[in-house]
Amino acid sequence: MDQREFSSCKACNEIFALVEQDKNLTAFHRAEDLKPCPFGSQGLCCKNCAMGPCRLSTKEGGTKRGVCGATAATIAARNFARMIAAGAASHSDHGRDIIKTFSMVASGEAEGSGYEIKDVNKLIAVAQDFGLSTEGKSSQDIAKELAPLLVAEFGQQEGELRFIRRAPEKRQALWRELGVVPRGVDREVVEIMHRTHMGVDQDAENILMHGTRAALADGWGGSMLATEVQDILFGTPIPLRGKVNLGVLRKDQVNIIVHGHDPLLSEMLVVAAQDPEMISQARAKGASGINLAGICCTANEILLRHGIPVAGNFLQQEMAILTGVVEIMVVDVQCVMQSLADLVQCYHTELITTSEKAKIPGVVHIQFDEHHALDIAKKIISRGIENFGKRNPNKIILPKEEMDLVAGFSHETINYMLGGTFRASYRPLNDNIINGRILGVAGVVGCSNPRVKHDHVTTTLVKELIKNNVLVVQTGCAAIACAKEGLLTPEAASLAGDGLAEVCEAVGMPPVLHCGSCVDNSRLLIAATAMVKEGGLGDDISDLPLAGCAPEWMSEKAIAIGQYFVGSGVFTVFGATFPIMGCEEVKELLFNKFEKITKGKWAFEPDPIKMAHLMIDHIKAKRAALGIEKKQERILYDMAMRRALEV
Ligand code: BF8
Repeated sequence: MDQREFSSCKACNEIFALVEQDKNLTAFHRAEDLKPCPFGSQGLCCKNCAMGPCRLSTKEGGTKRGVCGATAATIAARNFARMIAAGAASHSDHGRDIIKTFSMVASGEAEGSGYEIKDVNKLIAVAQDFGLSTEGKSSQDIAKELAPLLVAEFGQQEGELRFIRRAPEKRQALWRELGVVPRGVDREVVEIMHRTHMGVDQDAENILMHGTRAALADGWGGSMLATEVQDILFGTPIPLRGKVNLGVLRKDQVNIIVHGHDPLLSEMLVVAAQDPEMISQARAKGASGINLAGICCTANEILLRHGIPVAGNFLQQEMAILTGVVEIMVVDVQCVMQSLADLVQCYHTELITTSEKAKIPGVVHIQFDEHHALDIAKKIISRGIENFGKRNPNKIILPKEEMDLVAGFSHETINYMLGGTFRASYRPLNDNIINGRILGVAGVVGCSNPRVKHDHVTTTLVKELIKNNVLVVQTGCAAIACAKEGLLTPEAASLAGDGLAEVCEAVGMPPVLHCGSCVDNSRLLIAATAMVKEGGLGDDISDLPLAGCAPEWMSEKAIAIGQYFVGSGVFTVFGATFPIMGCEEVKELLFNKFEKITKGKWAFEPDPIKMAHLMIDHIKAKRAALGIEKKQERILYDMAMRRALEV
C-alpha cells in the first residue's frame, strides 16, 4: 500500500514522504506485513488450557467444538470477558496508584513531594458521596477520613460500590434486578478469570452478564475513582486553549515527550519544565527553552489541566521519534509500543520507563517514587538537556502541522458553560435537545488502529455527526484525531448543522468537546446521568437521545469501556474490527438481546458514514419515544399565553 494511505494526518504524511518504506519502521508498516489471525480475530481461538489451542471454524463441516467440547459461543464469550477483565484491571490499577498518592497527601507524608489537594470542592463532594460529614473540617482531615474508604473500594468483597448511587434511580434498580451491581473491581476481575478458566462457566450469556458487572466496576468504580481523585489532586479541568500535532515539537528547544496514562509523574514534569534553573541549564546547552509535549492519554491529562501541547495520538508515538528532535520520551503505563526501544537506537532520543509495572528490555529505567516526584522529574529533564546537543541534523524531519484546540470539558464545565455562572445546570442542554436544535449527543472515544486509515474513520464520522446536529463529546486518542482536524475549535461550528451551530455560536463552544483521557469516560457517565436528572429526557440513561462509539479502537480497555456503556444503557458502535464476529450466538447476544436486558447494545460498523447514521437513527428513535421528534420553533409568549401557563 502507498504509505500516504496509512493516515489522513498531514504531519504523518509529511514524515512518510521523507522516510524510506521499511516493513519494520512503524506499526503502520508492520500491520501491512502481519495479517491478523483469522481464528483469533473472530473470537474462535481458545488457548485457556494445554489441550489446545483449539481453533474453531465457521465453515460448513469445519471444527465446531474444542477438545473439551467448548462451543464457539463459550469460547467467544470467554475471550470477550477476558478482554473486559484486562481493560477494567488497567484503568482501575491506574486509579489505585492515584489513590495511593492521595493517601500519602492525606497522611501528610507528601510534604515536599509537590502533591497537594487542589480541588477542595471536589474533595468535599466525593467525601459526601462516601457518607462523611465535612462540616467544619479541614481538607486535610476530610482527606484523612476519605483515603481508606477509597482504597477499600477496590477490594470490596460484598455490597455495592459507592458511586453506583450516582446513577439514575431506575438504572440502579435495573442493575439490582439483574444482579450486576458491582462489588470491588479486584473481586469482579478475579471472578472473570475464574469463570473463564477451563471447565467453569460455559453459558455465554452468564459469562457476559458477569463481564457487564466487571465492566461496571470499572466505569462506575475504578475509572471514576481515578478521574475524581486526579481532579482532587491536580484540579478539575476547565476550558483552555492548546495545540496539537507533531508541529508542536520545537527545533530550537529541548523536547521532552510524556507518553502513557498516569499523570503523577507528568504533573511534576510540568512543574520541572518551568523551573527557571532548568530553563537556564537548557540555555547553557544552546536551546532556547524546554518544550514538554504529550502522546496518548498522559497528553490528554496535562493538556486538560495545563494546556501542554499534544504531539499526537497512539499511532504517532513512533512518528515523534522519527522527527529526530525528541531528546527524551518518558513513558509510564499502557499503550507504549515495544518498537520504541529499537527505534530510539537509530536516534539520539532516550527512552525512559518509570513504572515498576512496565519495563522494556534494553531501556533505561528510572523508578518513579511519589515521595521524590519533583526530583525525579528534574533528573529526567536534565538528561534531556544533555541529549540536546547529540541530535543528528541529517535525521531531522519536523512537520509544520499544528492545530489550535479548546479542551477541558469536564462534567462540571458543561454545567457552567451551558447553564451560566448563576444557574449552572444541564437545563439549557436538555432544552436545546428537546427543542431540536441539538438532535442528541454522541460519545466518540477510543484509539487509533493501523488496521484502518489513521484518524480518517474518526474524523469522517464526527463531521457527519455534527453536520446532523449531534453534539459530540470525546476522550482519548479519538479526541486527538479530531483536534488535529480543527474540530475542537469554536470555528468548527461552521461544519455543524444550523441548530448545533446556533447553540455553539451563542455559547462560544466547539461542536466537539474534549472531556479527557480514557479513564475520563467516567465523566461521560456522570454527564449522561446529569441530563437524566435535569428532567425532560426520560428517567434513565437508556431513554436519552445518546449513542457511543469507538471508531478506530484497538485496546482491551476500549472493550471494557464499551461494555460499561452498554451495561449503562447506551447504544455503542465499534469500528475497525470486532472480536466475536465468528460466532452468531454471541453476536445475537451483544447486538440484540442485550437491548432487552440492559437496554443498551453493541453494534459493529467499519464504515464511518454508516456508523454515524446508525447512531443518528438510534438518537432519532429515542427522540420519537420521548415525543420530541419534531424540531420546535421558538415561541415568544405574550402575557395571555403566560397566564394560560399558570396552574
Ligand atoms: O487509554 S485511546 S490508544 S492512549 S487505549 Fe491507548 Fe486507546 Fe489511546 Fe489512552 Ni485509551
